[in-house]
Amino acid sequence: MKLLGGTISPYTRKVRVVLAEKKIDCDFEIVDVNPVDNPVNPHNPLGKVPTLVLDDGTALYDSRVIVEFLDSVSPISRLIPDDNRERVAVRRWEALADGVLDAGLLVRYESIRDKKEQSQAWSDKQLARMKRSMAQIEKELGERTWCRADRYSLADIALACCMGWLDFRKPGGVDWRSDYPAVARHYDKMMERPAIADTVPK
Ligand SMILES: N[C@@H](CCC(=O)N[C@@H](CS)C(=O)NCC(=O)O)C(=O)O
Repeated sequence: MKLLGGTISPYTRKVRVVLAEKKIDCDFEIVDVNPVDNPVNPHNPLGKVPTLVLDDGTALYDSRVIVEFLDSVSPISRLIPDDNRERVAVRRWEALADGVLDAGLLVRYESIRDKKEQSQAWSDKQLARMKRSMAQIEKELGERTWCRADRYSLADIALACCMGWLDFRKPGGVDWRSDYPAVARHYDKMMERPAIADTVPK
């Protein structure tokens, strides 16, 4: 199995953390997805990372599909609960964290366009989306150690990957550590796990 990804890509990080937590061996190839013709295209027409290429050549994408596949191939450290309501709750956390990232990436992509082509209104809309979502995350996390059901899960991994990327890129100058103390506490706790500490974007 080979994972095509990037060391800064937060969605790739989510997959790398799941691989590590579940002790699944997988080659990791760092690819540049910036060119129109990039090395991911032959495997994934979307040309995005992460893309997981299985031994029989089947390619899986996107990160949510990949982590579901990985969680089901090994019983070690189950990260997505079997119970329907719990599974949906964990995947909702993941959707929220990934959604913050989606908006953050749009802000970043906008900021590196030619100045004349940038739209402040567009960036502001994405930043407002991020802030609303972060406030919701902070409220739902509250005093809890883990996002869902007092148990470490994919929800915690998705949240940590999101925050790690925001820390690294700071789209729109967002400073979540001071604005969202519960999220900051959660991230510090997550950094105690080697799978998280070893994959910090740099
Ligand atoms: N929803 C996708 C998002 C993947 C994604 O946007 N990856 C970025 C890197 S962080 C990418 O490949 N961007 C290339 C591009 O948009 O051209 C997932 O969860 O895998």
